[in-house]
Amino acid sequence: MRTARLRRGRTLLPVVGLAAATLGGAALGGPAASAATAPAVRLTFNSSLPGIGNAFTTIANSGTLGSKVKIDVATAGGGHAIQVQGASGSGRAARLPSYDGSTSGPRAVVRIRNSGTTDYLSPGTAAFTWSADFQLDSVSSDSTSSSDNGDNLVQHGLTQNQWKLQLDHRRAGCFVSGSKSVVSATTAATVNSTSWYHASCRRSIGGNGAVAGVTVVLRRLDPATGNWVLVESRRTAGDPGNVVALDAAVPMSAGGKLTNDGTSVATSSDQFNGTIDNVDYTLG
Ligand SMILES: [Ca+2]
Ligand SMILES: [Ca+2]
Repeated sequence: MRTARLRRGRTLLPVVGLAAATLGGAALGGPAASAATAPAVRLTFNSSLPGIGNAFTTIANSGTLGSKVKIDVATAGGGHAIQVQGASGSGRAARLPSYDGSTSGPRAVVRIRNSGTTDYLSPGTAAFTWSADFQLDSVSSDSTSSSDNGDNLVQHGLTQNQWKLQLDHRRAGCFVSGSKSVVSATTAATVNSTSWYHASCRRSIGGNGAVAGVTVVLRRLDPATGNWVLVESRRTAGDPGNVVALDAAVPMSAGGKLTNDGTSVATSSDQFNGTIDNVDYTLG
């Protein structure tokens, strides 16, 4: 923990300049990482997997944390994560289970855990960005099911001390819950089931004339040009405070919710139903 805080402390200094640089990187294409700050966690689903059409259970981290985090797939109800072809230019991607609102329905959630006792996945008071590319099925939730009434794309923590990117009601929503408050930003635009999208969230910090806040940016891949076109950017001012998990066992997840101890898919899974790629978590 002490090491992680020192790392975060160093990232605080250039945060205002990096904010613009990070968003500028996204403007050049959803999958493109910012040149200014490399992701700590990055999942490309491109290699070390058993091939198109096959289920995979582990994946390497392409981000700067390397093996400081370990990544596998938590499943329930016979669900699998299947390697599939991704968007043009993005290599392979991960297909997650189709919608099933029953409590025993198939679930598969990519799980990113600290390899040791140091928590690298809690941003604390630092600025950070988290994002993913995705294609969401036409049916992905209902209003009554308690086991899949949403679509969570990237997440860390279940309630308090949480950051997440979700697609509930087909709108991209970014939520940060910390020691002070919950700050969220959600698009008015909805996503269809035929396009690839890139959604990113950024928690920026205040000071030196800047106002703290949370920003959601949604882009859609234009298959004719290969460009990621801005759909909507929305920002909410506010400071959620210190965002630190209960302990280092709390997992980061992609494609749904996990229990706080990281051992299994949560009962209310909010399973993302569709295909995901380029899951990033970037500090600073
Ligand atoms: Ca990929
Ligand atoms: Ca769902």
